[in-house]
Amino acid sequence: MKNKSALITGVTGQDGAYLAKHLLDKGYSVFGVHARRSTDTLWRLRYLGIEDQVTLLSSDLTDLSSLVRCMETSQAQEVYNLGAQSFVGSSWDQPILTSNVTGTGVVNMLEAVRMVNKDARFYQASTSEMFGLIQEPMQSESTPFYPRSPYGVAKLFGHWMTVNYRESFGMHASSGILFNHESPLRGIEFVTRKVTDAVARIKLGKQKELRLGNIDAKRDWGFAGDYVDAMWLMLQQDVADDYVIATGVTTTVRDMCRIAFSHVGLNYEDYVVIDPKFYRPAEVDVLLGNPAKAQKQLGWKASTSLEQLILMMVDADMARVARE
Ligand code: NAP
Ligand code: G4F
Repeated sequence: MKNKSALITGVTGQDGAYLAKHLLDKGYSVFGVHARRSTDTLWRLRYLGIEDQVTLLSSDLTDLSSLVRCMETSQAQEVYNLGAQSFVGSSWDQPILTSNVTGTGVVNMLEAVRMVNKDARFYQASTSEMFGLIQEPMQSESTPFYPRSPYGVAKLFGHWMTVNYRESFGMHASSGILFNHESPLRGIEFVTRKVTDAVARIKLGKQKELRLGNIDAKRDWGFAGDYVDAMWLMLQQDVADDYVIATGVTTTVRDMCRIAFSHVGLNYEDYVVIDPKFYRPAEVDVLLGNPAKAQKQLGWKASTSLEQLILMMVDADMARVARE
């Protein structure tokens, strides 16, 4: 029997790389949208040893015709739309680019699917940032949204477009409302990886302090390797739907720092300096997800604790910084 074929936008990102590995391990042919850059964006695929197993197609989420060609070339039965300008902080500096890529990019991808193969199953990378100024202490699929950044607003547009294409055209389009998930492949601009990289540099004598913004913010952090399985499970269901994917535990940035520094025998209070430069114009103070529906309907549950995750990231950064 012919392998199933999947197309991933954002294949060079954290989740794209883990998802590509997950699908390759299941026997899929994996195609990835590769937005060309002047810098090396393939390091994550290399890290997982799959650079040569993913077919990269030159395209961009803002370029509908190139997405149509990706659908034609890949003959994908499953499409995972993970591409985005995903850094919340930058979205105030680049609100229009964020809207075009993270918002309109979703409808471009949905249109490409509708035009080439309406029966392909579609996954949209929605986010807990859509809850923003939270309307309920624990957020589920029925919690009202209140985004707090241009990124959150753009994602909400993409989320509702996905729901709308499902309801208007009968497409198998699902939206995963994922809470923060991290790994050694996390971009260095996000707070967990900024911290674990700094811990390694400080421990190895290459950095003196770590400058952070609001360390009282709370997040529901899980491991990206666990979360890509939830994406795949959503597309294996008979009926498309939306699911919150989270651990159900929330922790402050401060406590995350405590865990990371203490793993190498240091006290975070000796190194962390608060720098208002990293405060955001509007903050999401706390996020806490209720993953009950995913557990019941998908049989999915987070299997990595925050402590295990942070130790994994610190160890990976210690090894990397030592090699530098
Ligand atoms: P990431 O590491 O920042 O990856 C983003 C990906 O999008 C990269 O491959 C990037 O390509 C690509 N991209 C950027 N602009 C593009 C464009 N114009 N056209 C095509 N591709 C473009 O993000 P991630 O953490 O893996 O997250 C994956 C998705 O899940 C994102 O949509 C994110 O918003 C969403 N999400 C993430 C989390 C989380 O905690 N990680 C939680 C909820 C939702 P380059 O490598 O070439 O820049
Ligand atoms: O790590 P962060 O930048 O992640 P944030 O803003 O929660 O967004 C991430 O998760 C979303 C899911 O909820 C995704 F949709 C999104 O794509 C991205 O993956 O910041 C986490 C918290 C914030 O409250 C921020 O203000 O950490 C706080 N923080 C404090 N100091 C900092 C810093 N964040 C960053 N990036 N850098 C700091 O120095």
